[in-house]
Amino acid sequence: MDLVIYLNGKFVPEKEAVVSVFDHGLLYGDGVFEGIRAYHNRVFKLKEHIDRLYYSAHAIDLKIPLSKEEMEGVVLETCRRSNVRDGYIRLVVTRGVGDLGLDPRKCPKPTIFCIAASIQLYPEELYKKGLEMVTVATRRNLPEACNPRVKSLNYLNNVCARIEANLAGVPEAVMLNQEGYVAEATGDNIFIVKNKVLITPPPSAGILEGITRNTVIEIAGQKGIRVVEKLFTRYDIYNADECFLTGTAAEIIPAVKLDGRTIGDGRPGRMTWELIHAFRELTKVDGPLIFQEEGSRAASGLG
Ligand code: PXG
Repeated sequence: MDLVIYLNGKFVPEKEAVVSVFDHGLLYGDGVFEGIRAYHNRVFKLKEHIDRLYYSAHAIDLKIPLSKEEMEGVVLETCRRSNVRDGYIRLVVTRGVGDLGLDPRKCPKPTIFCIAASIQLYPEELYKKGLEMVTVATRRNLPEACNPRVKSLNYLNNVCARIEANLAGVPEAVMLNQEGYVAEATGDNIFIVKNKVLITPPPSAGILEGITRNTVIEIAGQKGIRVVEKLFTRYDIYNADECFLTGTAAEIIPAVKLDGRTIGDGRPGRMTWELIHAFRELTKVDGPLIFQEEGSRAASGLG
């Protein structure tokens, strides 16, 4: 089925969903975005994604001409029009069309689009076996330059790191910050488990504050697991009991090797499994419904 895309206030067929070559999102990576998941007819953590989109936009002084409520409506309606109940949603706001200079004042109107599509997950086998990673030479961007907390369209830093992982023949890369502390993977946050304590770098390490990351911290808290946000180095990963990555696309994926060193016993750990299980349960109940099913209509008194 052809997808129906939201583009600047209209829903158009995929083939008509095109943006200008003068769009500063394309010319300069000047824009922000969100990758969001739909599970079981609900948009998971929709409010959190919309909030982050607006924080990112504010940080680059980009005014989004829609209210947050309207933007939530755009996401839900895009899912409906493409008949997506389980899938991956990409919501993008660029500076818009301007001239060939980089000055954003020449871009009067942001470009907004939303795509709801299916998702190609990592094979289930990788969740069972865990993935291998290498530390790459490409460092995470300096917060004072291109702040990693902004989910911007500037992904060249991450793409370069991914190229290094590809060349090394492994699926993921660990990126360090400018001080040499572990920051995150190319499109995922990182956690280690040591002596039953869950440890992850703080946002000030120069990372994207992932929504999956925050969800895992929340779930761990509910389960009485101690969570510590602190800086650590590769040494701590080599000698961790468990390690996993978190992201909207990857969810929670175990990592079992870094730079050829086996992490823990080389298999996904017990706490990782416990968190994966709890996360999957949460995806069944969190977020607004896409289609108002009969049962929920009756329950909400709308039927
Ligand atoms: N760090 C970075 C640098 C990311 O881009 C995450 C962490 C995880 O954040 P969430 O909120 O999703 O838990 C991301 C988001 C890809 C891809 O193709 C990944 C992201 C974005 C776009 C594409 O792997 N991850």
